[in-house]
Amino acid sequence: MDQTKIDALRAQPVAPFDHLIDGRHVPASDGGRMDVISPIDGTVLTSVAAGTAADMDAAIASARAAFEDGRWAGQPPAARKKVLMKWADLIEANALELAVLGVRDNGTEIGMALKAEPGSAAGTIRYYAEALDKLYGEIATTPQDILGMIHREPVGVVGAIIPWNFPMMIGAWKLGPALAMGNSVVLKPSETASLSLLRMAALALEAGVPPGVLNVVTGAGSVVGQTLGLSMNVDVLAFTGSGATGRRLMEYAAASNMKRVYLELGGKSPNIVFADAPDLDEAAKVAAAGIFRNAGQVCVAGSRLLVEASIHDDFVAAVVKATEAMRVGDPLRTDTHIGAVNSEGQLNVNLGFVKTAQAEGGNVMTGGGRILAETGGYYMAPTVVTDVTRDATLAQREVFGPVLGVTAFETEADAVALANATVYGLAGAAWTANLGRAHRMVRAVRTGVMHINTYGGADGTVPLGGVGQSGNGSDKSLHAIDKYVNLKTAWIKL
Ligand code: TXE
Repeated sequence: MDQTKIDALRAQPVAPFDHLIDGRHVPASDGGRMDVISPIDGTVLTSVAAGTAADMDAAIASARAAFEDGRWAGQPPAARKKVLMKWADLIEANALELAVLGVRDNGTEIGMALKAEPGSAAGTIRYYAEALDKLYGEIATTPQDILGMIHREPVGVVGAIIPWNFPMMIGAWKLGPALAMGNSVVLKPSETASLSLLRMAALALEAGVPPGVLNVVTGAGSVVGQTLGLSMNVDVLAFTGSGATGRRLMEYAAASNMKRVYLELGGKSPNIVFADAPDLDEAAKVAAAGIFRNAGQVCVAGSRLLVEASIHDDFVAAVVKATEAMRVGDPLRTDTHIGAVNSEGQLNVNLGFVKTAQAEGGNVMTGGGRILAETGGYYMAPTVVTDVTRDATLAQREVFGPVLGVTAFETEADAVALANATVYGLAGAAWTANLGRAHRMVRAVRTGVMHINTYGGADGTVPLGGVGQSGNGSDKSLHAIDKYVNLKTAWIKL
């Protein structure tokens, strides 16, 4: 990473952005605009269109028309593949510009942003582009006088609602498989992280995705998001965000056309450290990174550290040491480990969780407060709280900030019971050199992803999805394709 290039990009003013509807950049129908506040210093970076219900309806109508006339779904798979491969190339060619723009908007440290945003988005788009002409239909095992065929058909119009922590990466998790299978998409980015997705979508058009096939509408979730959710013309909703909004999307689906709803809703993921872990120093460093990178704003963050009682004090000391070695600050400096919290509102939510944890008997071992307030930005010291009880708020509710809760356990059975004692089930980890125990933990902890002797870092070849109130359906891997297709049976009498 070249600091000089990053500094040059950050010095550039950011022109106001409009929606992308039917291949054109258009303002809100009532001219409304929303300021974009940079969490780096709390200043106004630029503005985006404050979308109206009419804007969203126009985008959905465009997506529907594009789907019905077959301008994308009707192209040979090899042609769609070529366009998507070109899009991935363009994202890569513009990676630094996209990453810096995204960081100015959402505050993620640039090292992580570059890899996880344009890097991962390009990889995801390419993965599905490469797959799309290798997915064959099936012939069923029917009697001799019947030909039973199973086709995969695109569902039609996909509504994708995206959060602010990794907009390009999570956006690509929905866009890659949805577009590869021939669907049209209307994408609704977060109010506090729209810019990089708007740029990335413009590159899709440049690569040859036809107008109307990919539309982006910015604005309030309660206005444009709700219109998308309630539309009779949208076939699938693919969402990453909070449980509260996920619940609403299911209600919207029930109240409208019973569209399919896929939810990825974060979690309270347990990182379980046994005394027989192969390398406790490594485990401590990874535990700190596994919660604090991107200021804890990671759906799979290991936010509950469960430590075997016999090593608890020493291990907590090692985690605190690793935490205090992480540099918090300007996310556009290449030596920063933890950037800004995305918004002032989220910073206050995080601080509130720390206060509650203390009131419930937790001990703050490091961090606990806002720092670097003089910059005007939203920075929080990474925080480790011990003595968190099983039912404490910090053990039960997702913070989505740099706050780690620590709980001691005595036996493997206690560890499993604690790990499973939330409504969530997204990710988790166990650290142990005992092979049998490692496999037992994979089976016993109810999550979509279980790491052994590592945390995070799973790539696009494996699915990511939650159980329980962490959601349903998976992003990533070939399995994600199922969300964006209908199976069609042809039963032919010969
Ligand atoms: O989420 P929302 P917010 C969790 C995390 C965080 C909390 C709140 O705990 O503290 O959610 O964050 C759109 N109809 N996660 O407020 O509201 C909204 O515009 C349709 C976990 O940002 O769920 C945005 O585009 N859409 C997480 C998207 O939903 C609506 C990632 C997500 O916003 C809507 C983010 C509505 N009525 C937050 N209301 C994860 N799983 O990784 C909002 N939206």
